[in-house]
Amino acid sequence: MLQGHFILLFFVLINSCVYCQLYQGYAEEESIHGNQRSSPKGYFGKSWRRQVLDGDSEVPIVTNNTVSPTSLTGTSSADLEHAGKRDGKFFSLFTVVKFANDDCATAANENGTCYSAAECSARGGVSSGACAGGFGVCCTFSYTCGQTTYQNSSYFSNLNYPSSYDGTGSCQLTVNKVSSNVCQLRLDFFVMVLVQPETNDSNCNRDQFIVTGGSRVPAICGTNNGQHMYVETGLLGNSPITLTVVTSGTGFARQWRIKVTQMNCDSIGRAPNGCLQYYTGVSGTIRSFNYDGTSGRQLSNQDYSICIRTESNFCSIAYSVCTGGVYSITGPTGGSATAQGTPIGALVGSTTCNTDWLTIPCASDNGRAIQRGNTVCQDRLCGDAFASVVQATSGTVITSVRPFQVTVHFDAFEAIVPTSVTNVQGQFNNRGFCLSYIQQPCTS
Ligand SMILES: [Ca+2]
Repeated sequence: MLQGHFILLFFVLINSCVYCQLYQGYAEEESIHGNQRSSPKGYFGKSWRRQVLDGDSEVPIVTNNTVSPTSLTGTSSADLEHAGKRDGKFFSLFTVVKFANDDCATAANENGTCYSAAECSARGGVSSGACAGGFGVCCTFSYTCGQTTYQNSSYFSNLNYPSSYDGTGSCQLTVNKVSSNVCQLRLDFFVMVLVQPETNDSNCNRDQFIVTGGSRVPAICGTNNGQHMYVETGLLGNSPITLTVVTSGTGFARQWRIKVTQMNCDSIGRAPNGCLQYYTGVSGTIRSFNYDGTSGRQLSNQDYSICIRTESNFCSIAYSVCTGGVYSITGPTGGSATAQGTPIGALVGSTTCNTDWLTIPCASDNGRAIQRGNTVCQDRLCGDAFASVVQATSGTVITSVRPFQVTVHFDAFEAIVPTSVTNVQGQFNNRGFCLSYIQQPCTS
């Protein structure tokens, strides 16, 4: 009896020891940023080594025959490897669960990456919720001022987020590519509340969000919750991209939380070149930065393109002012600092639209190059009503030019223009635009 207990205790100690070393060995051996670490000595001094590649995680568990392959959500039975098959009889009580480092949703409904708990901790992440059938944790990587990220997916927040920040400073996140195959960053502004532009020319002269090191990105300010941007990182070299939030002055509660996703060159979610914003789906809504139908002002110094993926079997696209929204690119005339002037309606063409305008290639009011009234389609639209023809009210604008794209040009000025001045559109109290789009089926 005593002998039986001794034998049992002996096996428990051995297996505990193996468990520790297997688990510790796993953490030690994992590939971090591509730098493989040396292998430790295993049980009884025997050297053993397993290689865990980026993109997969492994978790050793005590099986006791209670873990069934079918209990793992999204994990095939082939992913369960009995270590004993490789490493001898002492490992026979352990199973290694292997799972991919896929995207996952955290308890706070943010996007994370599925890692083992040890891996998440070793990489400096925060675990929130379970994934991989409970064998992994949904891991997020949050950064704030002065830090550097090497992660596929990161969050960049103000100091002490979710508390706000009120002060003068320059808060930077350095984003290093995780591999040479990264071509773009996608920035999702979950929260982005900065000081509004100044009231004369709507320039961002106090606060700015700036991107450097990649493709040209317009500086923005004000409120941009829910907006996004794509930044080209360039194929050559691994120079980092820097995200900077400049804040100037006190008396305003800034807050930001930006998701930074690295996009591989061959990713299906990658935006076409030259697209600052990229939308998919048959229908959707596009808005100018700092859009707010009642109080937000159109930002000056904006030059960028919004692209919409052409969905299968759709050949044209129709735009209209979104329900309850506004469209105010230029105008009105004759206003003052305290009173709105006379609305100018929809204006078209490069002669008239020469300060701020949208470019929608061959925009028409009937989906054909020749519009109603026998005028040709227009590329350049402005005014304070949205239409492809000169009229007082907004209408539907259709184009069949693909790829579907809306290019924004807002100059550096917003000024009150007297009604006596012709051929210069008023630029005062403009709100920018909110447009709904719906793709139109091919008809031939
Ligand atoms: Ca302007």
